[in-house]
Amino acid sequence: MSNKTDAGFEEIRRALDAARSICVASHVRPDGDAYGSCIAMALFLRALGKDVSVWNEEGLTAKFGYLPEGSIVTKPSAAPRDFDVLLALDTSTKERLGSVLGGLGRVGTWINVDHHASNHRYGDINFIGDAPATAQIVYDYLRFAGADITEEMAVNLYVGMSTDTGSFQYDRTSPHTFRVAADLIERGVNVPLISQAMYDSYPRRRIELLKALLNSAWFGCDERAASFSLSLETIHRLGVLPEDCEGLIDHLRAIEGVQVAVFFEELPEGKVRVSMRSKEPHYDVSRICGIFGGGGHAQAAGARIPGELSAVEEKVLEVVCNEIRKHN
Ligand SMILES: [Mn+2]
Repeated sequence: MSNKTDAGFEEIRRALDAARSICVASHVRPDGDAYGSCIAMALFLRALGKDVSVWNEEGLTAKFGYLPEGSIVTKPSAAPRDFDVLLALDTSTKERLGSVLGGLGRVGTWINVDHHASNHRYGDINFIGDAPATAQIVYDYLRFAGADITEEMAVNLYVGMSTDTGSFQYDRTSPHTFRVAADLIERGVNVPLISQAMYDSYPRRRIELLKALLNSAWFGCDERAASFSLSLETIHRLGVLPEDCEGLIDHLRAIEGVQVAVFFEELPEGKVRVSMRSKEPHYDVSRICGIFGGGGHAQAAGARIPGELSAVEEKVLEVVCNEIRKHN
């Protein structure tokens, strides 16, 4: 399913087989797909006898403490380390690896495996698959490589697939996705238990945050666009952690008639993190975010935009509304 300029699994296998030391890494603000893909792949590589490190800028966040073997994930080392292979998963640009880059010394081969169409193909070997989650590509790779997919690996892959598909709802959730999920369940995933850990275990702090956001919700272009914004002031007042914000935008998208939902989050470094979701593929939010230097998928994308919160809101919502009006 990779395009012509991309490698196949065979090329990835040759590079991994030849490597002794491998760093598996993923993006800043890690989600279930980032962690699940990295942990499952690392467990496989470790079983092959490789010297494996799993790095993320944030280490393992408390929210994902339920992931089996999650403690394999660490923050990057302070002093640069050399690796035969850097395997980036679910990461559309090199920069999105964040502080991982500072922990890298000499890297023999960069392998880039992802499912974001906007991926910059920064690897020596690139595999950008048409899949709803990187975890699904990792599963396909593990089957290709003849891996013994253990229960721990299965749970991690299931979490990656469930979270990135919005519980098997979003675009690109295919028959293959359900077949993979079924196989993972047969390998030991306890669906009610893991679903509770994923979706029914939020701290109360997150609900206080949601209350504040909904109080500030904005609706425009005949209520087909909706947004809310999180200021640094609210972040400090409620003690919000970055992980609290994941998924809140779905409350806007869930409103009848809303076609495009936007979440603005003020960052300390004078930038605004913008997340965008659309209900139908013809509102391509990755294109809108691309105008502002970001990217992602047609129905889920984001950007980091320099500027004041209110100025960024105004600029972005104007583009969103123009896009919506085009499809009248
Ligand atoms: Mn993903």
